[in-house]
Amino acid sequence: MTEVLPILYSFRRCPYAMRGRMALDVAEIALEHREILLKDKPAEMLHASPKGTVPVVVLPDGTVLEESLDVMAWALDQNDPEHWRVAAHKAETDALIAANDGEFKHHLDRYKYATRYEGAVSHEHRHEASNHLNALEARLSQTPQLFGDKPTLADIAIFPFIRQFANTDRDWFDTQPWPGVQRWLSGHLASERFVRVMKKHALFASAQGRGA
Ligand SMILES: N[C@@H](CCC(=O)N[C@@H](CS)C(=O)NCC(=O)O)C(=O)O
Repeated sequence: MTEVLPILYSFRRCPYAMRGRMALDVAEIALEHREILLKDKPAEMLHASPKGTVPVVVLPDGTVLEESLDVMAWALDQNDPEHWRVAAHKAETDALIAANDGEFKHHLDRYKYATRYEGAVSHEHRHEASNHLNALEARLSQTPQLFGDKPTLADIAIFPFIRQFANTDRDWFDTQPWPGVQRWLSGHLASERFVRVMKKHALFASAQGRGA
C-alpha cells in the first residue's frame, strides 16, 4: 500500500507559500507537492479550501491548514530541529510578523502593483513600507538574524516578503542604508534550504478540472 502523505498546494513565487515550504522542509515533512497557478486553481484545492489562497496543506486525516502561519506552526510542532520557535521571543516575533503581514504587505502590494489599486502612488507606498525595513535594520545592524545569531521563525516568515520588496527595484534597494537587511536577505536567498524550496515543480495535473 502506498503511504498517504500530506498534500501541499503551492505557488512557487508566493511569499506565503515560501515561508510554509521553508518550515515543511526544516521539519523534514514528506509530502505530495502540488504546484498550482493562481489564475487557474485546481478543483481539488478549492474543494479543500474554498478561499483559494496558497499555501494549503491537507493532512491525511482530512485536516486542512489554509494559513501560512498555521502551516509553519504545524510543521514545527512535528519537528523543530533548528529551534526556530523560541518561547522567550514569542511576543516580539508575533508582533514583527503581524507588522510584516499587515501594514508592510499593504504598502508592498501598492508599491509593486500600483496600477491595480486606484489612486495608489508607487513611491509613496515604498516610502511607507520603508518603516518596516528601518525596524528590521535596527535589529540586523546589531545581530546576524532578527533574534540573535541563528535564524528563528521571524526571519523565515519575513524574508520572502523582503525579497519581493527588494526585487521590485533592485538598483534602488541596493543603494539604501540597510546593510544589515541586505546582508541578511542575501544570506537567506543563498541558503541551501531556500534554493531547495524554490526548485521548480511540474504543474499539478488536476483530475477534476480547474476552478476559479
Ligand atoms: N493569509 C494567507 C495569505 C495567502 C495569500 O494571499 N497567498 C496569495 C499568493 S501570494 C494567494 O493565494 N492569492 C490568491 C490569488 O491570487 O488568487 C496566508 O498567510 O496563507
